[in-house]
Amino acid sequence: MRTKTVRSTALAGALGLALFLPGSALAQSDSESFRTTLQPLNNSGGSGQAMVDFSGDQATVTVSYEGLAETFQGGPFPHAQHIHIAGRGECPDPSADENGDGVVSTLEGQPSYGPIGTSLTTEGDTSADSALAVERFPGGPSADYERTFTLNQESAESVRNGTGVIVVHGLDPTTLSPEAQEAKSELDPSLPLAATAPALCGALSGSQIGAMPDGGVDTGGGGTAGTEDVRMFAIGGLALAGAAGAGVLAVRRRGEPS
Ligand SMILES: [Cu+2]
Repeated sequence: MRTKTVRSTALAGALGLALFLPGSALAQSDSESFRTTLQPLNNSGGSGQAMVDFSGDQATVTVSYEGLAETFQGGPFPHAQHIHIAGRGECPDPSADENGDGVVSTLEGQPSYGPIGTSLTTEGDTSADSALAVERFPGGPSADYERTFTLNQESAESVRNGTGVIVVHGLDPTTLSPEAQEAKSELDPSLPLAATAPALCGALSGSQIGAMPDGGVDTGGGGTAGTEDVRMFAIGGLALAGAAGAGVLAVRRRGEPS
């Protein structure tokens, strides 16, 4: 009898809690967020930030940067940008320059950040097939990119397990050694090395929001007793949610550093 009473109280509490939660807090229960600060590679002089927010099977990717090469062959300099995956989840240091031309090329950096998993295009295909679809990438010295799309499974797994790396490509050729200025891109020999070499890099790391943040729920009641009640109701709510609750826990586990 006593058990039943407690359960029904928890149920009422969970329902009440749901009503009290603002919309954003409810949405966070199945969302995950990963972000990084973009650091310059190859002395590009640029800087920026990037973010990957999952909501259900959709991912919203934002990339903002400034200070990159401005023009290329008379037009805005196209800056290809990708989520590189399944490498060491790192950005290369200058020692990755194997041929000693002073530039860490896209392939020389690959042991650190891995191959391309997703092309962060402005429209259309986002697979590795669009790696150099220069007309569908942001161009010019700065950009604020945002796109929501279904991230392919390999990329989503890499982002969640800590091996997702955002790389923005394209160097001002005049900053390179004469040798490197003459070199062709190993990705597309019709392009100069400078066009495809990495300019910004950042390894994504997660801030999981599967659980209720400490003291993050405003019940309007105030006081310690009220907070404890909310936590008890939250536990009841998780238990009642059954499969859904297990889902939340699974999401949190995936995101924890291993
Ligand atoms: Cu790339």
